[in-house]
Amino acid sequence: MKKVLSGIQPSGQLTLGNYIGAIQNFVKLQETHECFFMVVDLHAITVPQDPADLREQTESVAALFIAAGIDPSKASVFAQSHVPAHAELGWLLTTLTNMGELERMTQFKDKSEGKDSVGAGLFVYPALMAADILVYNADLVPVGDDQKQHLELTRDLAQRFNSRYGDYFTVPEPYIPKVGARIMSLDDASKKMSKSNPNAGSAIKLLDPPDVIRKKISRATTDSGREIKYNLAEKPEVSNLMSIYSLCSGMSLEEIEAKYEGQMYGGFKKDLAEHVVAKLEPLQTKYNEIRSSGTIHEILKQGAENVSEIANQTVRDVKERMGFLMPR
Ligand code: ATP
Ligand code: LTN
Repeated sequence: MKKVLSGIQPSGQLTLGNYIGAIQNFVKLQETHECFFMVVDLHAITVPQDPADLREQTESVAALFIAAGIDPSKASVFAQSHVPAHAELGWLLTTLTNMGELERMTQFKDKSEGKDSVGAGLFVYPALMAADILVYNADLVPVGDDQKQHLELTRDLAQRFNSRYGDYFTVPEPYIPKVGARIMSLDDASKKMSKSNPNAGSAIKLLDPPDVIRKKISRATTDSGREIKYNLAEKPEVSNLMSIYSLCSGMSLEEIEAKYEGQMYGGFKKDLAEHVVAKLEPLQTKYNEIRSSGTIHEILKQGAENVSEIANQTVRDVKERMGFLMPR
């Protein structure tokens, strides 16, 4: 069975972008692949996190995985820091990574832009992500469009290791949705919707109450025109709302254009909000049940137990190939 791995940072409440770009594919792939889904807490601390918030968000992201339909009896769900082999392989791969490769990463450039001081962890972050993937020799990595560049580096590092130390790592492929790979901010269609954007109106959070969702969508930026048409170059805001509409309602973009022909934005936005509310309602109900049942700790513990042996074996093999003296 082919292996699938992905991770989401507990750096804030998850957004509709995380759900559409990544989690929906996790749920689909668990039926046909051996799956590893992680809450990547070691990645989240590459920018400052309040300790209490980090703990709460880690539990919350894991609960959202389950609420969205990931079945812990089919997929291993765990916290990255519960499997220390990730950090160890991360270091080994950091030593194979060039500064120039890291300097080119657009996520690093975006997150460090305008900051007086930038943590070194943010810079070497992609080598740790490569370790997450390679430690299980994953074949496929379901992510949104913004992670493509990190995946390219992971592939390069796998090939570099293989050519220096002999064939060992599987070179993984990205698995990016055709529609919804990049949901944009509601207030600025040139930026991706992101959970750590401080402007609350920019993102729909998966746990937003219905009235908050309605308000955010009614205030979403549009253009001064009045046509509901999908045209990314000329109507990026409306096109983004149409993508969300399509993904939440199951209607095609053409069907949406036809339905709203000759109508104004107000009615379209009202209907869109109801589709988003309906899509998120079952997930929110399930989330509340899981949080109050207190089962998340057990699920994470079991997940880490399932995967630790594979990860530890990879680190042993890699160290042996690199020339470390192995304990006897
Ligand atoms: P942060 O703002 O803290 O960097 P984020 O919202 O960008 O977080 P990540 O944890 O970095 O989220 O991403 C988790 C997954 O969700 C990744 O696979 C990423 O590609 C995907 N993703 C994030 N934002 C979007 C988006 N706007 N559209 C589609 N996919 C997205
Ligand atoms: N870098 C990713 C999160 C991430 C990840 C991974 C995704 C960390 N490790 C391994 C896929 C596979 C992000 O910022 N979204």
